[in-house]
Amino acid sequence: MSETFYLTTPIYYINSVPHLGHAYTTIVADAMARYHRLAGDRVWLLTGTDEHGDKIAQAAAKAGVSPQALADRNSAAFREAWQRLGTTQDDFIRTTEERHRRVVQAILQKLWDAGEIYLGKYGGHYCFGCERFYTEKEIVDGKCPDHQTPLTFIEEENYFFKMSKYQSWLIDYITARPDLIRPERYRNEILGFLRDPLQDLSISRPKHRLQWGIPLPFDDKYVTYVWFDALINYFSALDWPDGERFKTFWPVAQHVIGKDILKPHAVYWPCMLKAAGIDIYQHLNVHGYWTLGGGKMSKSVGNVVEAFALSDKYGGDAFRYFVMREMTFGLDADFSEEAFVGRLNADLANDLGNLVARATTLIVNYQREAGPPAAAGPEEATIRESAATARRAVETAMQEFAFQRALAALWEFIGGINRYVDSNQPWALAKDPLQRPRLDRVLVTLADALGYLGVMLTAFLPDAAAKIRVAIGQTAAPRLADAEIGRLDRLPAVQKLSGLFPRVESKDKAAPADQPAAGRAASAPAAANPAAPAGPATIGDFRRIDLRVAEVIAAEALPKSKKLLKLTVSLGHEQRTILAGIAQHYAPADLVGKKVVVVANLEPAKLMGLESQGMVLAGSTDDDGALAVLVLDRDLPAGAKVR
Ligand code: ME8
Repeated sequence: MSETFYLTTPIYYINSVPHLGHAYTTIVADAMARYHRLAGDRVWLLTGTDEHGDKIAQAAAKAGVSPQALADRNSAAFREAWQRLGTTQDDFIRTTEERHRRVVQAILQKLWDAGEIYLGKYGGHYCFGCERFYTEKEIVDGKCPDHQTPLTFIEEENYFFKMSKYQSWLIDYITARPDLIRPERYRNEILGFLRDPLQDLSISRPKHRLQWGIPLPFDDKYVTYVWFDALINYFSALDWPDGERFKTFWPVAQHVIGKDILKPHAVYWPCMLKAAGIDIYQHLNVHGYWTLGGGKMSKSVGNVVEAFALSDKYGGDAFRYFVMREMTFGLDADFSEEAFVGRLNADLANDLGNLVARATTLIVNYQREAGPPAAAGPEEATIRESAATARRAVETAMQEFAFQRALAALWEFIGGINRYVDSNQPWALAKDPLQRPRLDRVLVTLADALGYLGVMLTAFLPDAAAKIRVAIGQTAAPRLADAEIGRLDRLPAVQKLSGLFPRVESKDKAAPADQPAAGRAASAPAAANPAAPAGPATIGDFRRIDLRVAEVIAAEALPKSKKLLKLTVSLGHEQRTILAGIAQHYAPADLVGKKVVVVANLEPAKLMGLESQGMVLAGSTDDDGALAVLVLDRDLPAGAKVR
């Protein structure tokens, strides 16, 4: 049954050039939209640029151009970036467009008429980088916690949205909907934040300080605060209130954002919608940060990865694969070119590329005109099953934005097909004329598996998937409903396809595009696929592991488990539950207050019905021997990186 699906990315600030963080969000949104299109859903994917505010006005003044001229130029850089990455948004909204301004002013007027906005005085510590005031609690050493720059004290008369009155409504709303904000850690963070009184939201800036914004319709001495302006893009682009698109897509709205903008999306935005009498979005999907050597990457911090150069160097599909496979959606991940090349070689060149080269070569070399294949046997039944299992796993993972799990499930399937080739040895079957029908069955199964991958990989590796489909003669548009093994009974016309993902020999030496995949020859007997290149760990391998200092806040024994303790730990800005297999070595009370070291970017695991969100490091002699949890030699704050 086809559904309707509406997804938005944040609209990006145009004072920065597009970088890896922006690329990640846009790529996952694109993969999600492609997946829904594959399923036959009616899809709308929106991205755009956020163009008002102090930063643009300042940068334009510095460059000696008008803010609009700068906005046009910088917004185009984002549009070009997405063209370069081949993402498939249906619309690109700019907050300087008339269609947007009109809706922002209409919403402001509506709230003003309803008495939801009032004029008041406000004094506070302001960060020009973030374009927001910080509360005393948030300020770190007198500085902006994000930019580490000094804050400016500003006092002025402003208009306020009566957000405080929605606090208990919002708590109830979030509490009643476990998957409104996901993954769960961000929902918990917001419910934690809402335990303190919610303030009203200043939604204006006086024009004498800032000109570059949408004027308030009821007082033109003020312009609209950027966040109030920006959030409204999500439905100004749908032509609120009477547009067909609004009616079709708003009821199923989902947003994808990074954790840096959780609060505006999880607190301001639902309150604004509620006050305006507009339905709340269905899901807010929140991902973590890409870091470089442990630090957040952003223009203001200065260490931007040139994502697009890497995408050009290694190919767009390889880049998409790496970012979606490497980052557990919701957690932080560290970027390194070594890790990228490692995955490219192991997963794409070896597992997938070699399979495609091997299978197409075997089919082309051994196919013949007549004769029905032997009946499918138990091994084919296993393949059919594993295809169905992977498809279901992808479906569940995609419902939860767990891209890494979707890809892991497909790679399980790919591993199974590689083992199927190894165990059936088509090159040996070909030597025995009596085995001909069996050989045909193996070849048909391989063609079937490629057809399945040509569909299932579409959302993740669109170019490679299209090449696979062409190689096995599929010309129709791919459909998820066709991703099934066992329907094919004769061989299609197949072309050899090698070099789908050329191996990269070292970090700086990209293989030329026409070099065929290295490794075993496609038709020769071969050992099972290596899972990853063997050899010593590199510094890149190590950096992929996010080790953090964690303070144990609570610890309790689990009645049903002899080994596990349930720990609640603080990583500074967030709390986690970790199940640690240390119950035979520590009493819960021994651990509370200790600072330990945890692996913070492990994929969460379910143990005894509970989710463990990390791993505590400990040394031990052997499995049952003495065990000692790692603690610090000197005090460090919870959340500090261990490297
Ligand atoms: O916040 N890792 O725009 P922005 C992962 N205009 N994702 C990252 C990232 C990183 N290191 N850095 C940026 C704004 N992102 C507002 C949004 S929406 C109504 C207004 C991604 O240009 C991530 O999606 O600062 C993050 O939320 C977004 O870029 C912030 O983009």
